[in-house]
Amino acid sequence: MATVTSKTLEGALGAKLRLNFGSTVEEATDAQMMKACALVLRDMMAIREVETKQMVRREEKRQVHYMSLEFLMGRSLMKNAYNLGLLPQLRQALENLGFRAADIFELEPDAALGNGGLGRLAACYLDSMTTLEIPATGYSICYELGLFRQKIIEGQQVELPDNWKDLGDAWLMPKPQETEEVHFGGNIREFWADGYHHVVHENYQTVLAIPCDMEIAGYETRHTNTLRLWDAKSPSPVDMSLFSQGEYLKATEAHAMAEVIAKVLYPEDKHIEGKSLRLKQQYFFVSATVQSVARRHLETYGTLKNFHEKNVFQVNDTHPALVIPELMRLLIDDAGLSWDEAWYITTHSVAYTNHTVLSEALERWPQDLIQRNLPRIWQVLVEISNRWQKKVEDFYHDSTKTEDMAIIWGGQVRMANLCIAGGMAVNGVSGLHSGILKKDLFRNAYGMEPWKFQNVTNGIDHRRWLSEINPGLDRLIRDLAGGDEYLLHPTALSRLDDYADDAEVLQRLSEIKRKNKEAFADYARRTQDVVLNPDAIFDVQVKRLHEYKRQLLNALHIITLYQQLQDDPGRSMQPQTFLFGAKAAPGYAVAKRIIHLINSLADQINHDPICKDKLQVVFLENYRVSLAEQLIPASEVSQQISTAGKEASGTGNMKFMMNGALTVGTLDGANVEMHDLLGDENMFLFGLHADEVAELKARGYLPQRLYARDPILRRALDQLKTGFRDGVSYEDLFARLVTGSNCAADEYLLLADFAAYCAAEKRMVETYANPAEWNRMSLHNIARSGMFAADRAVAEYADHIWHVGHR
Ligand code: CRA
Repeated sequence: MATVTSKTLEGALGAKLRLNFGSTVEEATDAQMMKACALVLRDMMAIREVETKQMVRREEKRQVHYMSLEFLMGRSLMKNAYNLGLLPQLRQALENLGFRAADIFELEPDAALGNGGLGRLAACYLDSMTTLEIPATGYSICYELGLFRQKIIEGQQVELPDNWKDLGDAWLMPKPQETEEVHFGGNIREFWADGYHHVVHENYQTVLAIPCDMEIAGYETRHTNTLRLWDAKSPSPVDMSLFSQGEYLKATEAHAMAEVIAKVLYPEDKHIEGKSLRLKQQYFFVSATVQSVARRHLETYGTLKNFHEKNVFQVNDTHPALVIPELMRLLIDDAGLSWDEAWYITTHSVAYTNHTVLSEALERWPQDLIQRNLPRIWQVLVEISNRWQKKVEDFYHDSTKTEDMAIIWGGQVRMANLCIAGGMAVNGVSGLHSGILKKDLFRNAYGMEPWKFQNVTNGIDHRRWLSEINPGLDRLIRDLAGGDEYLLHPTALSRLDDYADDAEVLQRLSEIKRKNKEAFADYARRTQDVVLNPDAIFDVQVKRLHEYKRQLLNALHIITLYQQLQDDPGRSMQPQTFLFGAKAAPGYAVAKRIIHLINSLADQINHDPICKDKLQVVFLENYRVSLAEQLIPASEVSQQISTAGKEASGTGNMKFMMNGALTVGTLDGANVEMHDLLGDENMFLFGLHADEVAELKARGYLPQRLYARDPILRRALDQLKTGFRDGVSYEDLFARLVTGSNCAADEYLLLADFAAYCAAEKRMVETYANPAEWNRMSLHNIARSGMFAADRAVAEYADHIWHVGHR
């Protein structure tokens, strides 16, 4: 293909504006221009996608189907231009046409079709699967509303709808000709005829699944994959037969039931609600996906008997677990295979990734909900469950193990056990987490089928999370570590280690950070109306708000710093700015209280003259991918302080490390691997280890004793009761930590780790006083972060789970 210059792009953009908006370049608004850019890039990717599909079919390659209820894509314009190698040309073209490129990029809404880590991981893996030239498709729902927008009003979170499609739909290509039908409700009729057992599903309601495809460009390859987002539509505007009978409401109800399926992303990060709409979402996207994959397979091979040789479904947590009974249903009812043939194919096509050990997040569906909404799937589940239970009994002869491993038990369907039974592989997302799965959560399943259990430590798209968002650092790396080699070979970053004693390099590194801090301060002033002090340490905790992540521990430490300053207002100290960003699930009351507390604390500190140029606390509103992209390059301290054993991996931790922030953290999730690479000397580790947490809990943990014994801790905790200048008391949070309220006190051991945390923060501040030392540590962090590239993680999935080749 001829090289694309800024001139070519100018021409293409002008044509798009004319054809799609009837507008000249001069008349076009920024929004129209943003859409025109998306459409021009989409055209290029569409051509490549067709070529890729033809190649996959011709070479009969095995395909990966990455199924996830969440893909937290964020913005795509800059990313696609980057991967297509067109970012400089696009910038130039926009400027030449009289637009500000930065404004156009900023205008794009985030596609927030995910809650947090799990959804962002799926997005990073799409990039790597494509760059590694793996034939892969992502599957999810085309939610009309993504994760809510957060407003902070009087210190509290308010949720607003996220209408991302207004502009974001420019990336979507509807393919109505590939619509699938999904059936809900009704009844099953079984009969014998012609010597066969027939199963007929009747009186069901149909929902149409219409694919809206988003193209995924790889880096330095023509290979192009797709993210297929299913939109839900009713087969007819209103059911005319009912309508004519005067049953107007019934007709519109069925219509509404269909279209509500793709309305909104569930905003719970780690809590299952057990709502029937959520179950419908799960089956809707699973059934549409399985049918469409099987249809294409049949077109190519004329049989489903080799399905498992050519396809693998990776299920991102248990949300798509119904892929197992759905594939069984299709192979048996539609393709006429025997149970055993179908089971062999299914158990060689599905692989399961677990993302959490928190019991409130382990999916269990009430059986009557499945019976009512998915009667045929229910029958298949019962058969799978019975056979699995027999296998377990024959292996262990132990009724407690039978109960523990059961798929259907006590009126509930346990989705994790279903995935273990019906899958060929089970993996956790960090070494520690995968170990806990084997030793604890799934120990009996591991005892029976140890070969299924694996680990794949998470990774991030380093082209986005370093090269694209931190151009200053990207330049330094190119200068020192072999040009752009690291973009495809992230371990090339390790060459930076050679410059640990090079004063000039360390100086450059600190100048890059300083510039990024100033740029972020500028951004924060424009978008959040806060004035940040770039001379202060930027100490950052951004992630979903959850008690186990312990934002409250961070707040308690800040309260202590503030109290010390009150005791000695003249005290000279290294200025510190604490930045928080977090969304709370709308129904998670404690999380919302913690957000309120942080805002009350910020209000107090930022209004107290003794804190001026010393202490600052900022709660950033509406934390999301595009805000993270601005903030992470400017961050100096990364707070990764979860209770050990609770954070499966974390991926924010990797993004900060890669951008040279130093970690204050516990030995949890992938922090353990970070520590293996960095040693004690390059991070600020503190707190109980996972096994110590378990021991302490087993022994009987008494936070009241710590409260009584440690005056500094007691004073910080008492401040929760008193509150701050806004007059709000946080006695409820105090009770949760000290006395317990409807639960054991301090479930996440904040008090147990408090003193160690304060000490780690102190070490951090002392180190900061020695810039050469700090910059050297920062350099080592960047140098050793190559292991956390998603390319490495995806290659491990490809080699050990999917058994597909890659670049
Ligand atoms: N919240 C884990 O908690 C992990 C990501 C991606 C999570 C994180 O520690 O990094 O998954 N788990 O593996 C989850 O969503 C349902 O479980 C997360 O995003």
